[in-house]
Amino acid sequence: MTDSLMETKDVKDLLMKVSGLGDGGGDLRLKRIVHRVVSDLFRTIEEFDVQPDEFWTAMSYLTRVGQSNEVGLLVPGLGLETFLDMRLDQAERKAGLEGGTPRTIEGPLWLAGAPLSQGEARLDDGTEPGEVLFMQGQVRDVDGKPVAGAVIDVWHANAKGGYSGFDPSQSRYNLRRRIETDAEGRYRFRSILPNGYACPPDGPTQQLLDALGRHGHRPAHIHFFVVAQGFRKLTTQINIDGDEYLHDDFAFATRDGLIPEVKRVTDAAAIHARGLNAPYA
Ligand code: MBD
Ligand code: FE
Repeated sequence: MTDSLMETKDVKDLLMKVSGLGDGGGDLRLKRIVHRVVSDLFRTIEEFDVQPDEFWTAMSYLTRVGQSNEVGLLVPGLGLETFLDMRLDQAERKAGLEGGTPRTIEGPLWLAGAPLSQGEARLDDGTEPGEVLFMQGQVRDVDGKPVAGAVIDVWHANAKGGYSGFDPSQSRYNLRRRIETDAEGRYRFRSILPNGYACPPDGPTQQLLDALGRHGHRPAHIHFFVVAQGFRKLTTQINIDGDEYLHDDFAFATRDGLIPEVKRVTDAAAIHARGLNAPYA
């Protein structure tokens, strides 16, 4: 004999009414999901003897997450975005669709409409302090065949970890470009070396991380979408090797296969000779 309220007819009836599962109308899948989620909350409240003041503290926390536009930050911080990726990986393994560059999370900071160019681009607006970075590559299908006309949408932070469109000190679409691959599937770009992102120190995401004894840092990284006719879209990132948070990412996005070798070149003339010297090339 337990005194669990969850097991009582009154609570079971309440959950049926809350979710609409007892009635005919509406969306059955949604009803079942709402039933499960609310049941799990009831169960958590019971198991941890959550008090009303604690409950309302949590509700005002969620309100602040929305008000400060941090839903997209809390989600990766709680590993939810990584879990969705793990599910996609699992589904692909089951379907025999393995191979190629691994996916990892998108995060909350992509913007639509970055300038599009052919084959190459300079990403920084020329005012950004930081080490010059060149990256080049080739889009290939899983059989190794080059994909011409694929579009690489690339975005990353500046040397302070800030993203244009969110950091008001940066110009529009700074460090964001779309590049269409050439006939051999190749692309290249010049930019500046990004630094890692950190959650806003006074925001609700960092507040929860503090209470969990966690930090809110990401290692330095560069985001990519890769899109081509007839292919699934790839969402991925690369990490900059050597970063202190490389394997301690608050957003759980680092994966094997996404940490390319970084070669440091000190000859300024050789750097200049690689081209893409004009901002907004
Ligand atoms: C980022 O730059 C990011 O990529 C993620 C996943 C979360 C917060 C900031
Ligand atoms: Fe990012």
